[in-house]
Amino acid sequence: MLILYFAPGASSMAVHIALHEIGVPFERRPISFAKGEQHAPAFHALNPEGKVPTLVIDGQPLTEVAAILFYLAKRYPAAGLLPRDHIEGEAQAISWMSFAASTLHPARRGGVEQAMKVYAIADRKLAGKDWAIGAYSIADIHLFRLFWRLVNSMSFARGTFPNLSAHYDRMMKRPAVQKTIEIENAIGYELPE
Ligand SMILES: N[C@@H](CCC(=O)N[C@@H](CS)C(=O)NCC(=O)O)C(=O)O
Repeated sequence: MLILYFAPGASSMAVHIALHEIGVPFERRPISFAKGEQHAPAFHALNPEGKVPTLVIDGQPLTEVAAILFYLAKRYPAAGLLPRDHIEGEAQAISWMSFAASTLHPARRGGVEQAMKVYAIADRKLAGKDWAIGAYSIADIHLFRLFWRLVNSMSFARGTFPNLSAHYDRMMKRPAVQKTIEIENAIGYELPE
C-alpha cells in the first residue's frame, strides 16, 4: 500500500507524476502549507523534517524526491523509468537527480542571478538530447518539476533556456504530467514566493 503526502506544485509533484507514469494504485494525502499541516506532530512522526514528498510504503515512510523516484523506478521496472541492467545509465540518472536536488532546487532561494546561472548549466547539460540520460527516466521527472517551478515563479526572456524549454514542452505532452497538474491545480497551489 502506497500513501503519498504531497502539496500541489511542491517537490512532491515529481513523485505524483512518477506514480501516474507507473499506474500503481496509491492514496493521496494533501498537506496544506497555508494551514501549516507540514508542522503537525503526526506528520513529523513520518518525516521529522516536515517536508513533502513523503511516500509511505507498507507503513514505512520514505523521504527525498530522488530516493522515492529511485525506489519507484526499481520497484516497478515495467514502467521503464530507469534503464534496465545498465549500471552506467542508472548512475547517470542519479547524477542528474543529485544535481537537481543539491544545485537546482536551492537556487531559486539564492535569487534571480543564482537561478539563471545554475539553470544555464542544466540547459547546457541537456544540449542535443531529448531526455536527460538519452531515454526518458526519473531524471526527467525531477528536472521537469524544478523547471516548472522556475517558469511559474520567475520571469525570464523566452529563449533563455532553449533546451530546458523544449524538454518542458515534451514533458507537458505526457498524460502522467497532464493528469498530475489537473489534480494538483484542482486542489489549489499554496506555494511560497
Ligand atoms: N530535499 C527534499 C526537499 C523537499 C522540500 O524542500 N519540500 C518542500 C516543498 S518544495 C517542503 O515540504 N517545504 C515545507 C516547509 O519547508 O515547511 C527533497 O528533495 O525531497
